Amino acid sequence: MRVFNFNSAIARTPGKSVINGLRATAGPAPGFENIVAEHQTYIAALQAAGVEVTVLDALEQFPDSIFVEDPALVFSEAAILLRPGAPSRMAEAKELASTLAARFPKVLQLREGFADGGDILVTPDRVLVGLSARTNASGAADLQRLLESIGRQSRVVEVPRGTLHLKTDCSLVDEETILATPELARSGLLGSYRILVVPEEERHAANALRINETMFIRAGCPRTLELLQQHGLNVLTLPVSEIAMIDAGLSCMSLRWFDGPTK
Ligand code: CIR
Repeated sequence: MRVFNFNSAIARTPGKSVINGLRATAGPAPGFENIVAEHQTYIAALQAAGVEVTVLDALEQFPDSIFVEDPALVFSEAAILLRPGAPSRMAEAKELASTLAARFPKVLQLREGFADGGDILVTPDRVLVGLSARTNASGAADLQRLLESIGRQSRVVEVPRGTLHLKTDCSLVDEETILATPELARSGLLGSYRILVVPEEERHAANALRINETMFIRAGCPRTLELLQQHGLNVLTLPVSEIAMIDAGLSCMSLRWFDGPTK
């Protein structure tokens, strides 16, 4: 079983409030119907890649709740309810609790500090936990303790300043390879992984998603597409220009895991 083999996912229907999702800088607001269209295309792509997707009902009171990756972390053997670092998102974890309890043998709960799923990159040998404006040292330490309790090694890394999440700047490509922004690649934080560096003008393409035999990347990044195809990948481009207006990308719209024996 490879770390990017998934057969199950959870997503959440966007509520009308999604257009008021958090954003670091002012700019044009996304259109609700456009976000719905991007979300539907994304779900269909997951399904076509072999994933059964549970789509939860919209939560109008939480504009960012379609980004289900942030309030939880899931593995075949357990789920972890996190404590998102943005106050408006904290209660999103509770909204996922019963769904996770029905699907995972064990549901653990972060108790201290803050941690967002967007700051967590799962690789074959360890889980990288990024420190950012959303994940602090005590949240990372508590998460490391929970990960250890399910037999997972982890390492804490500093997310480059001004970057929302660790996975804003990188994604797993295969067992040995990570796609990263030039800045993260230069930082040395990714240790001994082979790094494919996205061109500076396509830096948003660093948030990509490997699902089984397909690498999803955002549309409009021809050089990154070529880079990944040269690496031998089957690449699918997906539109995310609307959700990008509220600082989101491809990884954040689902929680993914392999349901079943992993050996
Ligand atoms: C937020 O700022 O929390 C949302 N507007 C975007 C979250 C994106 N999450 C992710 O990439 N994991």
